[in-house]
Formats: sequence, C-alpha cells, structure tokens
Amino acid sequence: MTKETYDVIIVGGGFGGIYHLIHLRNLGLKCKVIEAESDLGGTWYWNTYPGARVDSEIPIYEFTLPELWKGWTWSEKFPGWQELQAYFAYVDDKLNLHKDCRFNSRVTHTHWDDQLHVWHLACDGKDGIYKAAARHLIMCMGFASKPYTPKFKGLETFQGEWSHTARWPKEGIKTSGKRVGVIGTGASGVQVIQEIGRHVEHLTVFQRTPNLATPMSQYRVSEQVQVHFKPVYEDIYRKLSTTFGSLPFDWIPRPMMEDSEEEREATFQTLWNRGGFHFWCRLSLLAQPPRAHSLLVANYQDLLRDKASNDAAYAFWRKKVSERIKDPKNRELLAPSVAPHPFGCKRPCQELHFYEVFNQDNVDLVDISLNPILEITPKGVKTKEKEYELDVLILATGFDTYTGAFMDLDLRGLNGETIQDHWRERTTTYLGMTIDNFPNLYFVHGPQGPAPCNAPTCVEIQGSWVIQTIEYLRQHGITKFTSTSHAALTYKRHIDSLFNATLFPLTKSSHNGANVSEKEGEACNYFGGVSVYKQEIMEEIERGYPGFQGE
Ligand code: N01
Repeated sequence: MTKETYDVIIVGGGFGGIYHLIHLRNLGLKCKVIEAESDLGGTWYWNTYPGARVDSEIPIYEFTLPELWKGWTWSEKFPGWQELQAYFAYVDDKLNLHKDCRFNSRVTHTHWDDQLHVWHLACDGKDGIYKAAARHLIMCMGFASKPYTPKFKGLETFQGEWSHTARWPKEGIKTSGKRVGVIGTGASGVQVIQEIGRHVEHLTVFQRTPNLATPMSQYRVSEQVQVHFKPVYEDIYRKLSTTFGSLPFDWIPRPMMEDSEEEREATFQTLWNRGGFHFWCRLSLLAQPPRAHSLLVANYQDLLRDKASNDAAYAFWRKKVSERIKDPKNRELLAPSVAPHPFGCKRPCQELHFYEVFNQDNVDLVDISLNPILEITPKGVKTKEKEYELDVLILATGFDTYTGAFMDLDLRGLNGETIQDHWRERTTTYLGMTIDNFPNLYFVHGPQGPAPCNAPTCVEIQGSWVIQTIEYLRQHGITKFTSTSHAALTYKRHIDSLFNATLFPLTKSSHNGANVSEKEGEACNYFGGVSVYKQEIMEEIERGYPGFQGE
C-alpha cells in the first residue's frame, strides 16, 4: 500500500479540524482531515438526542470568517442540533471541504519518526486500513468526544432499549408512551429530560448531583433581525478574545460585597431576566440595541473566587428555582438548602422548563447520592431501595473529557514513548496546545486550554497560534519542534496556581477530571481568563518560542 504524505494531517472534522483546514490550505500546504465518522460536525455529528442544542447565543457559536457569517442566519437564539448540522453542511458546501477530508477512518496509531521528522499514522475504518505520513499533526478531537459510560453492573442484560446521549442512534429511539429512565443531570440530561418529559408515559430521573441550571430565555430570531445586527458582528467577534469567558461582555468590575444587599438583588434580578448564561458570566447580545453590548457586563468579578459572594448568588438562584417546584421533597433535591458545590463551578446548564417537569404526576426524581444504583437488571434500574422498571434507559453520564480521546490512541513520541506513559503521573502540556516529547504535534480545545471558552472561539484563538507556528517553522526551515519539559512543568504550575485561586477545586467536575471516577483529580484547564491566555500564548511567539527546541 502506498502511503500518502502531507504537510499537515488534522484529526477530527468538527470546528477545530475545519478551522485548520481552511487556513492551512490557504497557505498552500497539503492537508488532510481524518474523521472517524461519515461527515463533518464533530460534537454535532453525534449529539442528536432529543432536545440537544447549543447554549451560547447566536452569533457566538460559529466561525468568524466573513465569507461564512455573512451568508448564514439561524432561526433561534440557541439553535438546535439539526440547525448545527445544516450549518456544517453550509460551511462544507461554501468552502468545498469534503475533497480534503477522509471520512469513516479512525486514527488508531500515530508514531513519530525521528529520522524523517514526520508522523506516521494508521487508521482503521469502513474502507480498511489507511496509512499516511505528515510533518505536522494537529489533534482536533474536541474536549468531549469520548462518551463516559460508568461501569454499571448488568447494563448488557437490560432488555429494553438504551443509549448514551452522545451516541444517539441516527434512527432515533421512540420514547413517547414509554417508561423511560435518565441517569445524569448534566447539560445533556437536563436537555433530554425537559424535551421527553412531555410525552413519555413515565419518566424516572436518577440524580446524583443537582444541576444549578439557569433560564435559557430562548426565542425565535428572524432573518431580518439578524441582518440588522450583522454590521456589529465584527465588533462582537473582536471582543470575544478580550474577555474572561470568550464572550462579548465581562464581569461587573467590583467585588460583590461592595454593593448593598438591595443593589446585589437588583443586579441578580437583571441578569436573571436576561436569561442565558448572564447570571453566570454572560449578557445578551440580541436583546440589546447595536453596539450597546460593549457597555454591558455580567455577574460580579469575584463570583468564582469568593465564597461569600458565591453563597449570595446561590441563595438568589435557589430562591428563584424553588418557586417553580411544587413538591417540597423534589424542591430540596433539585435546589437544596445547602449548596451542593459553589455556584458556577460545575458548568451551569441552561434550561427551558426543566424544573416544571418535576411537577408532572408521571415524573419521579430519585436521589442516587443516598440511594445508589446497585445494578441494571433485564427489567430496569435497581437502586438500594427498589427496582424501577423501564422500557428505555438513557445514559446522560457525560464524557471522559480532555484527555480521554488521547488515551485511546497508540500515540508515540520521541524514543517511542506512549502518551499513556507520558501522562501516567500527571498531564503535562505546554500552553494547552503542545506536548513535551511529542514534536510537531498540536491540539486545540483540549487539556490545559482556557475555560470557560466556547469551542469556536477557543479553536480560533489556539488555531491561529498553531497556524502562525507552522508557518514560522516553514519559513525558518525547522523540521522538528518540541516544547521542553521545563516549559511544560512551569506551565503546569501556572495553571495549578490559577485554578487554586478559584472556587473550582471545591467541586468535583470535568475541570479537575473528577467527573470520571477512574481519573485522578487535577486542574484540566487554564483559569486565568481567555484574554490573558491569548496574551500569554502570543508572547511565546513574540519572544521567539523560548519554551521550544527546534532543529
Ligand atoms: O455531562 P456531565 P453532560 N452514576 O459530565 C452523572 C457540554 N454540553 O453530557 O454530577 C450516576 O456534565 C453526573 O453526576 P455528578 C458541556 O460543556 C453542552 O451533561 O457527577 N450518575 C452528571 O449528572 C458540558 O459541560 C451542551 O454527580 C452519574 C451527569 O452524569 C459537557 O458537554 C449540551 C455517574 C454527567 O454530566 C458535558 O455535559 C450538552 C454515575 N456513575 C453537553 N457518572 C450545550 O448545551 C456520571 N453521572 C452546548
């Protein structure tokens, strides 16, 4: 078999893969995207469970290339998965991406060749084994591409239909008129519960930790309104990389406790009314007149750092949500008197009518923190207290985030060192984009990158750095470029100190790997804010790449 050779191979056909393909191709480089599935979309190829939608309002969650945004409009403020898939088809069509993609090919092996300074890849797929080589390798696998299915005893014995939300069958699963169980109440769980709650015969929700969800304030947006706002899109896009959370607005620039209780209450109420992520750290775009967005701010700057401020926000959230839940037992489970974790430190989800679902007679809420699941039986789910009979079981149990997709690969760097060995003690990266001992390898929206940061924005900030770096190497005739272990350890200490200065370590979440029970808890993200992160990575370029060795 002849091996195809490229300047750059990009693994993954979601936002990250597409961004790199567009820009590297424009530089005249020979590139190939290798995608395991049969189409582009990444996250949005698989996440097609009932109710799946993006929770960043338009036009944030899209590419900022004018040739793309100028010709595209959405139908809702928070578009659903069908529209996201249509968007990917539009981007593909507009830029003719398909010709540079290989689908149905899952990369299994990727080994560094220190003689030739190339990566050798082997992929498995529908069309058999495919082999290729490339000087540069860009991993665009997304932070949440590997679903996490807890090792429930007896899952394989279940006689009904079951699926993980992130592997929802293309033909769908009939839930109407059925007895359905949902395990997990993260963003996926909340979305599926509020969607199917209306038409199932009976719904049993197995909750381990309550989700401190905020109102989404969804509405339809006409094409006319979007055309009206297009003149400010470039201002909005420029703003995204200048704020903490990659949004066109930022914190209220003072500690919460500087305001009186009445002032705080009034501010919370304003943010609450706007819906979306505003109560957390975001403000509305389209609800505001053009250009007013630059004057807006979101919640107080110390929300995620100061316990007293965080407690005040939680108390407000609890008051608002409790008003919507009729049953006192459910009320205490969904909005407990003692906060389950600091508000906002487990990614708050946005809901439409999630809390009202629990007022329906056909819905049961089971607290599996006190009454754990013992096993899945042929008939349903058995907890310590009883067995729940089900026709359909939905696992909304999340992902093996950040490092999970890497750990499935036979990825070998210098001296044949595997990624599993390299990350055995701790995860080390440099700048959340390169790995010491793995030359010419880059990744985006992965471990130790900035959070919170929307995928498209994160991909554009990091991708721009990767592309500038590849161009720099080409211009300087450097064929092997590796971040040093000293730089990686310094970066790790840096992200640990940023993380420890927040309330995030007090929460078991994907931000410290604690969402997957088999994983050690460690800071998985850069918490200095997107704007500072961008400055730091650009300084690396300006200072001539002090954290790297080239030859
Ligand atoms: O996953 P999660 P997700 N037994 O990890 C529970 C993005 N996203 O798919 O909290 C019982 O948040 C677990 O319980 P606990 C978004 O970035 C975005 O919902 O660990 N339960 C939790 O309730 C998000 O952050 C959108 O106690 C178990 C749930 O499963 C990321 O994807 C929509 C369990 C997992 O929640 C992941 O969200 C959807 C066990 N053994 C997703 N193990 C948008 O709207 C886990 N759980 C853009």
